[in-house]
Amino acid sequence: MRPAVVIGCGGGGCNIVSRLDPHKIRVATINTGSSGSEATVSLAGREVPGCRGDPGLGWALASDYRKEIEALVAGCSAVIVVAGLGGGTGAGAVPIVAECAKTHGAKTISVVSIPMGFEVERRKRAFSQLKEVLRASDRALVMDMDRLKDAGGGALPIHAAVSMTDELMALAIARLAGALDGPFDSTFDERAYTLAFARSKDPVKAVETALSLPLYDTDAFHGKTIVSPDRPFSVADAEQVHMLISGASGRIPDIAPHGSEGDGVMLFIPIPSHASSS
Ligand SMILES: Nc1nc2c(ncn2[C@@H]2O[C@H](COP(=O)(O)OP(=O)(O)OP(=O)(O)O)[C@@H](O)[C@H]2O)c(=O)[nH]1
Ligand SMILES: [Mg+2]
Repeated sequence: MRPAVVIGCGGGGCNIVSRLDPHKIRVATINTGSSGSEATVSLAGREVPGCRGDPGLGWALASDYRKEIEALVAGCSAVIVVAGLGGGTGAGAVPIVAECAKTHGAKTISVVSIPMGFEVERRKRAFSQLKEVLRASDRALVMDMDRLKDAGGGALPIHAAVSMTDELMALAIARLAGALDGPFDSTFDERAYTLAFARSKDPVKAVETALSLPLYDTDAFHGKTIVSPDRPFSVADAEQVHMLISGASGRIPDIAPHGSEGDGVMLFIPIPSHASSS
């Protein structure tokens, strides 16, 4: 099995991947501006102070660094590319990373977030960037940060929502990377997914809670949900989880334990193409 690499793009993407354990998965970053000087691929050195929300500029700068990006993905079977959509560098770099991956015969799994509702213009831009991301990727995981305002039963301060996004996306990336060792394409047999996550000592309760808060507008009756608990379910719990999810979606889920300590359960819920391209 050829190795995989996770590439964080832009400010948000770099922050998210900084939470990953580099001993478990190879991590690289692409960024502009002063914080870009610490990135694996620093676009335009310090000459360009970020793309100020212009994805065309992000795309053009990343295009100039194709050789460096290709060096990151060479020899990999999969590239997990991570960005907060709505800005310039991250959203602009994702399609270039995907093209470089394709050139080297690697699949691209994009993991992206949609800005919160108060970022009105960025949010609008993010939805149109999402179409491009979906087109360029073999699989995509999309998380709408606006949905977090319903998490925890009330208004979440912005900084807490950003940090929760970072945490959830990092947890999801670790799971996706782990799944690459198995039959990834048949487990994740849809193109676009969102995630839902909850922790509870009672794993069935965790699934129930997660099901009530998918982090994108999705149709419960579309496709197969993948359930990824930290620890394997008991036979009785697995049966209840099957019933819960097939009751909600009409499809029996795949259960793919992540094999880590903790009482978290993550759900990967398919997004129908009409919902992800709206
Ligand atoms: N999860 C997470 N999201 C972030 C973070 N910072 C920004 N975002 C989100 O990502 C979107 C894009 O912001 P950045 O990642 O800073 O933008 P960029 O890709 O660096 O692009 P430019 O700075 O315009 O060149 C924002 O609108 C936020 O919704 C972060 O630290 N964590
Ligand atoms: Mg930036």
